[in-house]
Amino acid sequence: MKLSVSEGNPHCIKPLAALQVTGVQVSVHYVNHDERVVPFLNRPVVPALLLPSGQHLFSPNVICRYLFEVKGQESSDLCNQWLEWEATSLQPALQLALHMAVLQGKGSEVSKVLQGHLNVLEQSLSKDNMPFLTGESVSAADVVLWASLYPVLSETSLALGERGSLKTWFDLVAAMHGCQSTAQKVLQGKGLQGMKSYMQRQPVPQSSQCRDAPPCNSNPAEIEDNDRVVTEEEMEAAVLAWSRDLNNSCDSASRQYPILPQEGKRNILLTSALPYVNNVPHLGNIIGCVLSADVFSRYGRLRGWNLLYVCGTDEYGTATENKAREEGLTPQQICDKYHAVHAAIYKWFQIDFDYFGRTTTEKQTEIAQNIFWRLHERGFLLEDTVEQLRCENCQRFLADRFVEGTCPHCSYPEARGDQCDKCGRLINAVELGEPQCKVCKRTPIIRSSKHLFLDLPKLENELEQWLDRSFSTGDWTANAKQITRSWLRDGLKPRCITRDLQWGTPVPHPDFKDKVFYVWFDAPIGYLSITANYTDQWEQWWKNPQQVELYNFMAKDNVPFHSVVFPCSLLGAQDNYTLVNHLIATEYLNYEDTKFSKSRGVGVFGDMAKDTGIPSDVWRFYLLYVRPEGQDSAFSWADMALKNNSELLNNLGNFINRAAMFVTKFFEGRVPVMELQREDKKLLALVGWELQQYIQLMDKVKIRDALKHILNISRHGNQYIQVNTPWKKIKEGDAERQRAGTVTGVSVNMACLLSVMLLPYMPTVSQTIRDQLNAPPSCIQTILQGSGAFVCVLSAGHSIGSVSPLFQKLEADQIEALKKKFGGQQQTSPQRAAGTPSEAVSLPSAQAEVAPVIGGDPEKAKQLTQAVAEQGEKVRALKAQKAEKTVITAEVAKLLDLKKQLLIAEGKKPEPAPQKGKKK
Ligand code: B3M
Ligand code: ZN
Repeated sequence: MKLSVSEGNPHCIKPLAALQVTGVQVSVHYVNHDERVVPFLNRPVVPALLLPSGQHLFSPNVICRYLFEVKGQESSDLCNQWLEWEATSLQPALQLALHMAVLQGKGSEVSKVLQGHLNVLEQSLSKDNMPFLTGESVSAADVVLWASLYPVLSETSLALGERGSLKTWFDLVAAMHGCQSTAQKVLQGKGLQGMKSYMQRQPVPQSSQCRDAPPCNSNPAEIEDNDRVVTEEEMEAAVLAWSRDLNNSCDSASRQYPILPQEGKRNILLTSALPYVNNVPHLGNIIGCVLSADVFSRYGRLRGWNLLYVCGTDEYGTATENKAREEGLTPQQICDKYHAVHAAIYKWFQIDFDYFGRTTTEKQTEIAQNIFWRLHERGFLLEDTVEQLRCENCQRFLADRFVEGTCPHCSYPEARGDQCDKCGRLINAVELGEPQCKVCKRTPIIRSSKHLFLDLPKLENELEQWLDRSFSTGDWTANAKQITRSWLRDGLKPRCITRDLQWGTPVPHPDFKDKVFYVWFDAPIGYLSITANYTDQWEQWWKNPQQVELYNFMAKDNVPFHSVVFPCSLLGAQDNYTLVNHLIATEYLNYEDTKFSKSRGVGVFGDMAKDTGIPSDVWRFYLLYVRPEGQDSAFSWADMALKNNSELLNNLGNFINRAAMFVTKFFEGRVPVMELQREDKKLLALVGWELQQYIQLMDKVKIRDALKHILNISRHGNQYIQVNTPWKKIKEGDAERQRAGTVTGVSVNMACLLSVMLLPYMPTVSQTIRDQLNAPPSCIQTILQGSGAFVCVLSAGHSIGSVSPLFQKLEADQIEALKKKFGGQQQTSPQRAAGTPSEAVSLPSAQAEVAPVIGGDPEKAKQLTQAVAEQGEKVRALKAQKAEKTVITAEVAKLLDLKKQLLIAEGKKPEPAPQKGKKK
């Protein structure tokens, strides 16, 4: 490993000290301040650690933590908390302090800036009477905090005051393995002055960012915005925009059937992953696909794009057959029943599909078979014989998850057909010892059967070329690119596209009469057939890559099928198909501090949301506010109540309601005459800026980030009203009354703009606001050209309608009750076991192998059982996605550890881990 540092850069003291303390072997290189060590960053960043894998770490605290980990010391929560505090709270203050001391000669004032932080440390160190911040031994937190404080604490001239425990700790760390001399070396023995040339290159720190407490939940948009300076030019431009005319001509609200691509327009074909029909979707499913795509399609229409949004239920496969068996219905009846359930849920969530179809249609058979024959004719299908387990009693081939037996690797007796839950290895079902059919418990036989494979290696080159183009011209989320790359990295293998089942699209080839297409070959073709059921002219969308842009929305576990397998089917069919241009994949949404549980009914499922009494718009708002965009996120009842009460009620609703009420109460319901002053112009510019950010983010499908800019506008508005007090001025002289009028007029126009920006997120609230304001239909053209101009739509004299509050408070007891109700275990109805029934199989209990011991904690065991189940699913999903080996290994390790904890909580003694054998 190689660590790059530079002289005079105080951040480099941290990793150098960490090297001393941990003794990890790393070669240290001194580089210039402006050397670009990390190739993909467009600014020079040191310290930077080059890892053996070729990746870089370039955040000093992360480097330190990593070095401790290499030494075998994982960071505790407490350690991480200190590291966070250092980065978010202490650092900003330190930057300011150093700036004052080194560059401004104001060393005497440093004490004021830092005393709060130093007192926090002093208290903490003296309270527990421990030598180090996290206990008896030195941790990354000690090294990081010591190193960041070294420049100021070692400078006696700053007179920072006496703090006994802090001093003892500081000296203790300084004396460890030469930390002090390392630090002196970085400062070139010149103390603070050694940093001068480095400090001169740094931006001037903002005093407003120095808080004593770590800023919680602050988002970058808010911070940036508070410090934004509006230029004269921006103000002028904002005033010009304000008085523009929105022409009334274009009525983008009406949609004419059928929507088809149009010359000269941006033609967008939008899909969201087709939900499996055999279950009720939970909130995570809803935000992952249909809701996200809905927001984008509503936005796209506001933007004037010509857009078609199709979706439908994914109805074929083993899962449906099993569900039918479970419920005593035919597969067709199951599909009919659950298709209606899905449609009703999405209707309640106001998902505005142009067409919501299903995969079990004649068009599906026609198009899938056509693609199949084209692949066949062009030599992209291979034949191979596969050995499979078949239960003669049930008269069917057993899907991997429907067979159990002894693991060939570790001899665990309850391994499943695809994986062993004990040792975590993947298994080929025919290798299981003493296999058993999960349904009837009889012994299946091995039967070999011929199958067809899509020859992915043969298509790999063409796929890669196309991917290169799509990646560089389209908007793919980072996870989508990463998952796709990791599939390609290992080289593609042929994939079986046929199955021995009844419920599926029949394979038309005479040699494969009794087989159907595998769901993942068949389902994406559903996008085409669903469109074909919407219009006969479906090929104008699907065989028209020149004119059409395709957006696919999905959760990340669906990525490889949309970026690799399905595109290969279409490329191989050679029929000028439209391939995905923008692949938008979400991460996972958790439920409270656990996961939505497919098997245990933990969490809120689509059909229950309406029973909570919370309006659909509020559900949408909150789900979009926590949309797992870029990282996993969590649904939390308490947070939902908080966001409803703070953002919707106090911020957004309050502003809109006040603005409109002022018009009603003080100006007889007519928008008053506005005479813009400097302050108003500045506000117009700020609002315009937020609007532009919103548009830029929405264009890139950053739905969650864009929402924050809507809330920023109403925050500006509330502040504006608060400062200008129109309710007082209206009672004063003429000039004040005029001022009250201007403020009211500007505010009510902001309310109108907000209603438009909100439309994709909260369609009903958006309409309600526009009704209350009696806003002209042309107002929704604000976003039309993407110019982001804040226009005065409600001009002086415009009469508004009747005004009423938009949101209701969510009370704590109400939320408590809901949380209890949906917490888990309450829902065991099989209908709600989302996912395939195979995912609902009970987890193997490791009881056979353990001897009971005294003790145990049933409550904890319950939680752990669930955690084990969820972790097991995570591992399976990662494997299915072909995630990186190291990632999988780490998750398997977590799984095994959870299982161990579970055994302990159940009062049993865990067995030693099985020997690692060679994987077949
Ligand atoms: N039904 C999987 C899922 O809902 C699958 C998607 C098909 S998209 C063509 O996660
Ligand atoms: Zn059986």
